[in-house]
Amino acid sequence: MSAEEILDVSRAAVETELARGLEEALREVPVGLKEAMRYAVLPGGKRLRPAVVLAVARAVSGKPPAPAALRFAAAVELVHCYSLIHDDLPAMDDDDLRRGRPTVHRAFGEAAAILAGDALLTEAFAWTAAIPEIGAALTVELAQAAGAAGMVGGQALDVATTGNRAPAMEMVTRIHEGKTGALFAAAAAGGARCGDGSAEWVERMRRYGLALGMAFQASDDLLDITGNPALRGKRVGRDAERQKPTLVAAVGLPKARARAEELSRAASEWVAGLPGRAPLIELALYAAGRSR
Ligand code: GRG
Repeated sequence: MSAEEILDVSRAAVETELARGLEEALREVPVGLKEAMRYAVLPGGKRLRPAVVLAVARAVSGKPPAPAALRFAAAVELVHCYSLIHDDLPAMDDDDLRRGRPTVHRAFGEAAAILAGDALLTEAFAWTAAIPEIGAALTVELAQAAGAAGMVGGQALDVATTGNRAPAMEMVTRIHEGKTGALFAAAAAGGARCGDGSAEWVERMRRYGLALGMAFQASDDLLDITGNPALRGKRVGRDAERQKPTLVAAVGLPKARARAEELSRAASEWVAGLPGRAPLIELALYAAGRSR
């Protein structure tokens, strides 16, 4: 199966789970907040992080993903959707277009966007904590990836380094590990837990997810220069406009492209020897070479 086919199959399952989970969770929620939360999650984007969860669970277990994997995949996507809402806010990247539509704060106002993000993040932990037997481990996995040592920490460095025209490669690497790599690492490690993987495979998958996530962020930096805004569903050229600490700002386009490919290869090396590794390799190649 190609990466696009893998994404299509997992997207269908994950969107059903997200719609069902939100329907249940939002029954008693004030209507304005509910609408902002749904808008941020459905219909959605590529759903790559949940695809990683499901592909890893399948590869490690050798079986179709269990309900726990689907629930965890949906929770990871909730955290991602929260991060996009907050990332687009005026105090962060100040974007008005996301996934081809007005950003959440543009559509619902800033206060509703902040609250919708907070609520999605919190809801994600309620979903993972309720997963039988491995709920605590999955919740710790996701919380550490989302928090100060992961995504929020990476974003803090990104904000602090914005305006530096020649960011150091070491700093860009730290930013990418935190703001993007950590959630992919948790997606893959959590997928391995859902697939009943050994401690060794959980750790190998964490390294696979981290490398894939960093390849994905490297290609994101490239696409902000070379990408097609209609395909991307958002404006391009914003990173240079705002003097963001991107890989391209650090090392230039050709080296950034080579780095994305190197990271993708590194991801594939972590799954060597796994009988069902082909889809994981496809996803790693996609992360580095995507066009949207
Ligand atoms: C608490 C203020 C506050 C912030 C939370 C905002 C934030 C922490 C972190 C930002 C993390 C972030 C948005 C990193 C960029 C990662 C990235 C490449 C996002 C785009 O992901 P895609 O392309 O999006 O997978 P789709 O739309 O396909 O889901």
